[in-house]
Formats: sequence, C-alpha cells, structure tokens
Amino acid sequence: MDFVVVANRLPVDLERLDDGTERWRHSPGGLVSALEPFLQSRKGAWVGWPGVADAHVPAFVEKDMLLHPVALSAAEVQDYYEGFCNGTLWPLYHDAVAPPEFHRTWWDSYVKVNRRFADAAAAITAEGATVWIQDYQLQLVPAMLRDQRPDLRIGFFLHIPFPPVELFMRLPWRSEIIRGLLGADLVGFQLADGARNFNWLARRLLDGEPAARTDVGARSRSGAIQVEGRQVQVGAFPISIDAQKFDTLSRRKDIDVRAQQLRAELGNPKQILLGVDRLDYTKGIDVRLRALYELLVEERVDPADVVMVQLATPSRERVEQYRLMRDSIESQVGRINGQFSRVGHPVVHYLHQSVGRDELIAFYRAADVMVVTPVRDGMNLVCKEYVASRHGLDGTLVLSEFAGAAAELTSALLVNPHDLDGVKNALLRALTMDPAEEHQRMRVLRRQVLTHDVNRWARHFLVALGPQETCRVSAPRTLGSRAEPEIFQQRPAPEGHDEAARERAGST
Ligand code: GDG
Repeated sequence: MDFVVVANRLPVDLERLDDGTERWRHSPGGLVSALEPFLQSRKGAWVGWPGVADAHVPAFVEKDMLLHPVALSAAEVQDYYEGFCNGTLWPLYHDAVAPPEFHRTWWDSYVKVNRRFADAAAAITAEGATVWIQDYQLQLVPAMLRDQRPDLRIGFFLHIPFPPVELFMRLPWRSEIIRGLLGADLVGFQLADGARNFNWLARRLLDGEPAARTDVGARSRSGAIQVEGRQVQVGAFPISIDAQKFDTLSRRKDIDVRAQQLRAELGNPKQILLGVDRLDYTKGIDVRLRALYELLVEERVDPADVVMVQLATPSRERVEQYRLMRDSIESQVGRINGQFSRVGHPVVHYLHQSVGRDELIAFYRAADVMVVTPVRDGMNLVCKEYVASRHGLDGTLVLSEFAGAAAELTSALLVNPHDLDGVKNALLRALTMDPAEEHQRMRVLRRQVLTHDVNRWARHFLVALGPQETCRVSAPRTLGSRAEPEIFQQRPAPEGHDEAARERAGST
C-alpha cells in the first residue's frame, strides 16, 4: 500500500447482534464524513479499530479501500478509549469545559495501543509510502512509526482544537505527546491558533534539547520546527465536507418531497429550528434549549409558530460525563414540552438516534434556522452541510464563535454560547430575518463552502506533506458555476475570510 490512513475508528463499525451474528455498519462522525470520499478515490488502506472489544478480524476490502482492523481488549477500551482519549484528552483539548482526569493506568494503555496502531501501519505500508495519521487518539503514532520506518512520509492532522498553552501544560505527559507529534513531517491543525500553540509548546518543552529549534514562518498560519536534523512543517488546514454531494442530493425530488412531509408531520409550523449533533457536552445543545425556553417564557416566541428539532446521535454512552449530560438535556426537553406543548404538538422534537443520510438532508431542507452552538468545536461539519443543502438561498445559520467554522462562515449570525441573551437575540433575529438579507448571507456562505470542500482540504494537506504527492493528487474539480482556480503549493493558501470579504465588497 502506498497510501495509508491511520485513525482510531474504521469507516465501518462492527455490530454484534443478539442472535450472536455480526455485521458491519457505516459509522457516522466528522472524520469519516470527511475522509472516506477522498480515500476511495486513492484506493488506499485504512487502519482502525472496528468499534467493539476483542474483535479479531482479518483485513478486507470495502468500497475500494483495504480496511485493516486493529483489535482492542475490553480493558483497553476502558482505559485507552473511554479513559485517556475521552476522559483526559477530549475535555482538556476542548478548553476543559468538563474536568479532565489524569490517571497513569489510562496513559499506559494509551502508549500500548498507539504502539499497536504504529506496528499495524508499519507492516502494511510500502517503501517510501505516505501515511496520514488522524486525531487526538493517536498522537504518539507519528514518532513510533518513524522509529520503525524512517523511509515513510508521515502526516498528522488534529480534528479537535489544540488547546491554549496553559491548559496543555497541565498534562503530566505533555512532553511525550509533543515528541510523538514531532515524529511527523507535517502536523496540521484546523486553525492557525492551534498551530501557534503547538509551535510555542514544541519550543518550550524541547528547550534544552539542542536538536529542536522552531522557525515560525513569516505568516502566522504555519511554521517549521527543526528536530534532529529533520524539518517538521506545522500549518492550519480547515477541514470541510463533500459540498458538491450535499448540493446535488439536496436538489433531489424525493428528498424535497420528504422535507415537505417532515414539515407536515411537525404540524406545518411557521418556522423550524434544527440542531444536529453527536450528543456531546461540547456541542452546546443545552445552550440552545435554554435560549428557546427563556424566549417562550418571555413570550417572545409563540409555541404555536415555532418547532425545534434536535437530532442527537448517541455517543460515548459508557462515559459518566456523557450519561449525566444526556439526563440533563432530556430533562430540559421535558420541561419545555411540559410547559409549552399542546396535545399532539410538542415544541421540541428530540431524537436520540442516528438517521440516514437522505433523511438528514431532508431535515436540512426542512429547517428555516440551523442552530449550531458548541462551546468549543474543532471545525463543525454540520453547519457546512446545512449551507451546502440550501440551494434556494433561504434559511439562516446561527453559529457559535467557538466553532472552527466561524473563521470562514462570517456571514452566519455569530454568537457567543456563553452569552445567553446574545444567543436569544440571534435566534429571534434569525426567526424574523428579512428574506433579502437571508439570501444575501446564504449566497456568501455557499460560495465559501462550495469552493472550499474536503477534496481541497486533503489536497492542500498532501501537497504540503510532500512534493511527491503533488503529481498523485486528483485533478481539481469544478465546483458550481464559479469554480476557483486551484493552486498547488507547499503551504496552504490563506483561507477563510477572503472569499466572504470579496463578496461583501462586491468585487467577484
Ligand atoms: C470531529 C470534531 C470536526 C450527525 N448525526 C447524524 C449524522 N451526523 C454527521 C454529520 C456530520 C458529522 O456526523 C458530525 O461532524 P462534526 O464536525 O459536527 O462533529 P464531530 O463528530 O465532533 O467531529 C469536529 C470533525 O471532527 C471533522 O474534522 O469538524 O470539530 O469534533 O458529518 O452529518 N449523520 C447521519 N445521521 C445522523 O443522525 N447520517
């Protein structure tokens, strides 16, 4: 294999049914949504855990990808996955919005499992090949892999925020993590802030080791670090979605019919607010429910006119913090419905389940206002999916400033999720927005999303990773009628505000 992705999860989950049989199911989540289309086109391999303990499954081919399962024992699921990944790193990297726990047994398991992933990747990768390691679960793999296979070109991308320096410094194993990441040739972050934090920490934590020196580039977006005679590139690569696919699907007649049907099933309210998230405490589901509750209490929103749909995909259900959060959100939903619903007409429709892709797009089509209020989010793909599904230019996006996507989607109604009055005002503004303003904002948002898709993200990353990738990446695709010329270069081009700024200035 000359191109290998290494991620905690495979793009399919193994399911064990009650009758003892097993089957594979496509797994939802940002990482899979982002990478799968790209990897399929490269016919590469994907190394990952199948999602259940003690599954010793041989490699197999699925949708043109070689899937290579890595087994985890039940104890490793507890200590590595639920423990160090989701009880230590996830909250710490999301601004410690929940208290991170530090346990040495969890760390030991993290080291052991990272080594297993590195061994698996080393075994199936061809001489001089490219390996792309994904996310916070595998931060030690770059250095472990380099030790075994110095011939490889190794990239690492972090999907979640890289925390401010003073938070990262709490981690007892901070130097080990930085050294693990520096095994890569390219370390990518969603935003320039993450890249800057990492640059600073690498300099600080490896100080005294003469081999490490950082040269922060002239542009703040990226820099390079010298480690043991190698150069490690550091940069920001904001991830995106397969925007063209969402645009095409959202125009399909059957999806449109289903969207109308959904509206009717919801009682044909004047307006529908929509939230779509993994049920996670970082996503701010509680924030939007509290805002809606207060607006109803203050009679600024009429429960006869407005319905909120919250799709909450089950997530990490064995982790205590997630169980507590679920109880709290469900009690908020119960309170709103108990106080403001009529028989047969709940104000909040809450689905703790995953829906199919077409159904999800039908919800995006049906919703007048998309509410995305995370207290911290690396990027957030849902808001981009909503925008890509609104070809009629109607619909309003309320978006947290603390989602990575806010740096690009500046024409959304941006809110601080900690400012409840601000969120309430933004919801009201969205519900009462004049159609001309709605269209103008959506036009700018769509231009950004349709010209900055996941293919572009992957291409930019791989071109920055190595010149040999330049000739292998797929040709630029035409996106919509106003496609942007694609520029191959070593460093990512400045993204984000430019497109929106030009549009506002009326120069495109
Ligand atoms: C991490 C980072 C970053 C959700 N419910 C259903 C469903 N989904 C899909 C959405 C979207 C994905 O899951 C969620 O992506 P997000 O980006 O919103 O969030 P995370 O899972 O936390 O992803 C995040 C991302 O990685 C990529 O780098 O943006 O910041 O936390 O694609 O559509 N899909 C279906 N049914 C559902 O019920 N079919």
